[in-house]
Amino acid sequence: GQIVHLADYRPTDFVLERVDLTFELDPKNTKVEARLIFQRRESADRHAPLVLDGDELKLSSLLLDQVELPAAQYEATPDSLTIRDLPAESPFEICVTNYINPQVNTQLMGLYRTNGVYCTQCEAEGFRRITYFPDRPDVLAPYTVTIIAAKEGNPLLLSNGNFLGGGNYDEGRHFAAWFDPHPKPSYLFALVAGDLGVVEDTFTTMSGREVALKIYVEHGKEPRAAYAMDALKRSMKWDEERFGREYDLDIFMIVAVSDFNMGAMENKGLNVFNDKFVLADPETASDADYANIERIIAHEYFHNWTGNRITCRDWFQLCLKEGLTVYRDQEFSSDMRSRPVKRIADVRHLKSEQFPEDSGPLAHPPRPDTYREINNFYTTTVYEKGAEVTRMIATILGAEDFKKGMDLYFERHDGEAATVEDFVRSFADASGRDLSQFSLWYTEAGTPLVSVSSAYDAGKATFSLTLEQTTAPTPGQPVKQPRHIPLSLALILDNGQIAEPQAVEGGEYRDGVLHLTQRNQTFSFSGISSRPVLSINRSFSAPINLHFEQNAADLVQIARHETDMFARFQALTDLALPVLIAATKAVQKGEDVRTDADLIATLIEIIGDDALEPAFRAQALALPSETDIARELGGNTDPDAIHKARNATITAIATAGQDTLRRLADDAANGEAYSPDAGSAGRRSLRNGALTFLAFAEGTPERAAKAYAGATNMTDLAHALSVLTQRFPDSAETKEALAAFEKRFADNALVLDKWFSLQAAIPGEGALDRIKALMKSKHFIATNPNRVRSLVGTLAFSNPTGFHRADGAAYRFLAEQIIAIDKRNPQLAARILTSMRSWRSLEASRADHAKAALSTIAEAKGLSTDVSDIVGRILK
Ligand code: BAL
Ligand code: ZN
Repeated sequence: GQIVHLADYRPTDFVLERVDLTFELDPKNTKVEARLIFQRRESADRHAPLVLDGDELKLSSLLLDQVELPAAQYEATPDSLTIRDLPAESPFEICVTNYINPQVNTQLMGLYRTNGVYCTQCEAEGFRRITYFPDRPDVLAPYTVTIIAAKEGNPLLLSNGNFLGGGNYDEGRHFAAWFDPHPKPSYLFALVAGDLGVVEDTFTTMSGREVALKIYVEHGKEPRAAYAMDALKRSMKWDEERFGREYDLDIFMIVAVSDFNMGAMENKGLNVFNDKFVLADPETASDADYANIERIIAHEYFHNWTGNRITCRDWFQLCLKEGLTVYRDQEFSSDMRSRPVKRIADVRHLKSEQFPEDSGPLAHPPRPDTYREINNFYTTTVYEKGAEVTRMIATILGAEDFKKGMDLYFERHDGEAATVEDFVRSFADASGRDLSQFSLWYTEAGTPLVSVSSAYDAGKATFSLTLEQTTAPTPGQPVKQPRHIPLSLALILDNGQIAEPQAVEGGEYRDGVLHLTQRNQTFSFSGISSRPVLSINRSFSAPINLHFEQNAADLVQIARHETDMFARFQALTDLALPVLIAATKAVQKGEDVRTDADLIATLIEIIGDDALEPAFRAQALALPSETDIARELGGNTDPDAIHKARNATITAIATAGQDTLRRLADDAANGEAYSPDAGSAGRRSLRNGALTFLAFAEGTPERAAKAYAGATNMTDLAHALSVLTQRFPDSAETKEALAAFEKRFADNALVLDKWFSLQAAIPGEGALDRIKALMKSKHFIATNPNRVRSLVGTLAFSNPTGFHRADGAAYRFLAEQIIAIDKRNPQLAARILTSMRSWRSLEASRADHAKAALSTIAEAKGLSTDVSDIVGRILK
């Protein structure tokens, strides 16, 4: 793979006016005929050849305006087709015929087979594995698609757009034709054929059009698609109400498949989903599964406007559609569920995934300017940081101007392939605000560190706040410029009221938001009658690290009384992290772990406070994770010490808070019939959090075993099993529960994934042998991405002590696995390999082992561009 540069972007020489595809499906030998109408762009060179992309293709025939082209006029290789001497002025038709083999397509890019179903995945560059094509997102055209296939096994023949018609074709075969009037790039193409069950419904849009809704799943699984359908209808309604966006075809289809690299894909009118994010019922799906289904159904649907109607000019602009659409799905979930709890969960996720990416060798801006393999840029930075950047625009502009900016963006760019600059310009023009400095968030990588100091002058009734921002260098960006950082803040007075300053000097402060724009800046707030407690970066208004030596009493006050629930959660975290760090250091020195009394008292008070939302209390109870502690330590990480220290801290808190925890474990949500709504899920999460803590205080598996036996839904069942496996892996109760679980769910792939990942997450150096044994289990399927992620992915991403074994054996195992997986599925291999991105922050001997394992990968023969790009950057 060559390095691609944003600076090299230029439009195509030819405009694609229409696409007409005919597929004759066959598992091993599918015929693809593509009729493409092109016209040379006026500005293009009269002699420029037409160059089409391919990937592992073999040309079968090539016609120009229905006449076979002489061999001298073109050149076909597996990855390109170049045609010369094409008309200078008039439109012309190219007809390409080629044959592909879906059966052997294990990359799951292009046209492939999954459980007997034909299915496609084209983003980012999969369409070129189907036929020669200008496979880039700025080439938009309407598509007509005809699918011909054996009737047997393929009653369903689906593609994008509206159904035109179908019928018998020839002996044993039938056909269906689809027309998508909305010009789209090839990455949004989809085809599905096979024999599936369907759940049907309708949605009436705001202008009164009836849209047919269909969700296709394997026969027998239809009842498990009911929640997805409900989420779809709510998404459609919400996008009309909140963003004024109406659906634009007669039909919207979702197909659930079991082999899929990503979560889901927003193909126009025909979304294809990893079935993990469609199928749910109380017996087999957890509350987290339901929430993910709701979120991802919404996300893919929202792409219809942010991604499909307005798409990306080039792949550097990926965050234009992904960051914005994640922002939209976060807002949707916030409206459907609890806004503060959603914010807390999103920020936890951002800090545990994106912050490490942003501070390591894979750091890149949300809008990068080079790539070697675009598949490797479907990252948490493009998605989640992209969403944070969108959120900051909303914070800076305020709700009204943000809405005006969104409306202007839709109005200006509908039907276009746009850029991040177009997006930002819409907000600048709608609001009159200069967003040029703000745009650095898109082009610079790294998480800014904002250091805060404050002083209160009682005589002058003035509070002054000095802020300094720095961003560490990231690969390719040694020097960083100061950014525009919107910091929501409150000055909380003795009486709990939020101070209204008479005046603020030193920079912009409006509606509770301080605009930090310089490297060093001092703001002075006058008319502050008593020393205030500063609550800063409320709601996590900016994705930054904050350095502020705030005293424990102030943190306790925020944790107890802030009206911003995120700030309360953050204050608790700020109380807990130093305690956990001190505990880690104590473990390393062989000393006793001491747990701070303020932390214990505040935490127990909060989790026992029935006036607070249970889901919030559950978030408070779930202390910073081992990964959070490692990040806070910032280097020389010893995962075993962190694990021991965190467990000792939990034991101390749980022992002190036993009465409260028992009340929570016994009371909340008991006897409640299962419903996936946020309120019920929150009650379960608090009860289950209490169960986890009590296992530490009590030190025996009895309570968890009893919870397992009495569980009436997957949330409680899987949680009880996770307490058993995490805390008492060798107990008879755990072995019994695991065996019962396996037996009960032996024919449910998604639940078996849970069974695998629960075991792969068991801490300690025994993890590796356990995982090797599980890979020999009859249930292990190496070709199924979900299964591989549940075992190898869980070890690498979610089992710090198991993965970072001091002897490096798990790194060597990962290297072998990556090399093996890469041969089948490079995208999957590259994704799992990113688990090694923080290897340099490990203590020296582990880092040596990690480096050696990475070098083995780097030296392996025949690596994909995906893996070679990641390993190269990680080692650099
Ligand atoms: N476009 C890839 C899947 C998603 O982000 O929706
Ligand atoms: Zn997306």
